[in-house]
Amino acid sequence: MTSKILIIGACGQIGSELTYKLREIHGVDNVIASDINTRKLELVNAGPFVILDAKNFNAIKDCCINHNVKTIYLMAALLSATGEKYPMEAWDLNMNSLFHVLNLAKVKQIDHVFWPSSIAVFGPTTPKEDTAQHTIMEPSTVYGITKQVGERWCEYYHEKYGVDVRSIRYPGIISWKTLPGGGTTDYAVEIYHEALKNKAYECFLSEDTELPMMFMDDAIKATVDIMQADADTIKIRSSYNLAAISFTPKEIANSIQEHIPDFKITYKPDFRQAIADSWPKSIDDTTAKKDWNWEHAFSLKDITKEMLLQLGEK
Ligand code: AKB
Repeated sequence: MTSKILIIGACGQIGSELTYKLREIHGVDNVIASDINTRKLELVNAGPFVILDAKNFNAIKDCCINHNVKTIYLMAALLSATGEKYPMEAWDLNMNSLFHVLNLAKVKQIDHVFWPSSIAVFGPTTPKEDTAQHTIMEPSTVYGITKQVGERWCEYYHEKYGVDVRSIRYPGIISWKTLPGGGTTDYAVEIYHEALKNKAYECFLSEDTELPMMFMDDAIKATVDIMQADADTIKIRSSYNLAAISFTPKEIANSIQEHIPDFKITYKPDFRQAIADSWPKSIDDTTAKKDWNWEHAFSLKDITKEMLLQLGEK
């Protein structure tokens, strides 16, 4: 039986687009999408799909045995804003799902693991500009703590048990196919929907809050590239810094106004402001560039053009 790829959390913002991309590369039948429910029918009907709880070790193991899964992309997680509301649930899901997958790799049930980390691993004491690969990391959110601890465990499993686990620290991801949910950077997607629908958006972050961001196509390319790279080029087994662009709510609003001149933005910061304030403004990704030739393609101008076009058609 050909070996298969399993995507856990395939109905989420990144998981859904990753499923389509990996099916394009490896063939529809070789990529199994899974999630805790069938909330995204379009994806559920597009190829092999199993209902899978990322916290259930036996269910993941059975799925790997039954379908000869050798590679897992673990995309299920509670993000930063939801994590602050449900700290124990975030810890439970984010950590246990990772252990389940790493332990399957440790006993050689599977051969390769992709696990996403985030800029949330950084905290208020981290230098904010061009944040380095190796720097102070004292995250102040539950989500950030799970990602930082997860990174340590990934490196540990690689060093001690030879597990081939690869990871990148995603910034905020902007996409039009699937809405994000529960993140602090979600405003940068919502704003396009509201600009087209109502020509107005009330932003939950203040106008000058600068954060690292990236278009989905770049994020998917990075994910595919790091997984296709030769194992010996992947020198970092915790997680790679990854950068594309940085902007503020005011700057994204200006770029929308170039297409919709009467678009209005107002600001009403909520609890997510403190989360955003604890994160870097920009990221230094020299190591990813050097080790596996990472390069982003989309500028803010490109993203705005594409988002308004695609959402407009939708
Ligand atoms: C969030 O805002 O929580 C995520 C992230 C930066 O990891 N998008």
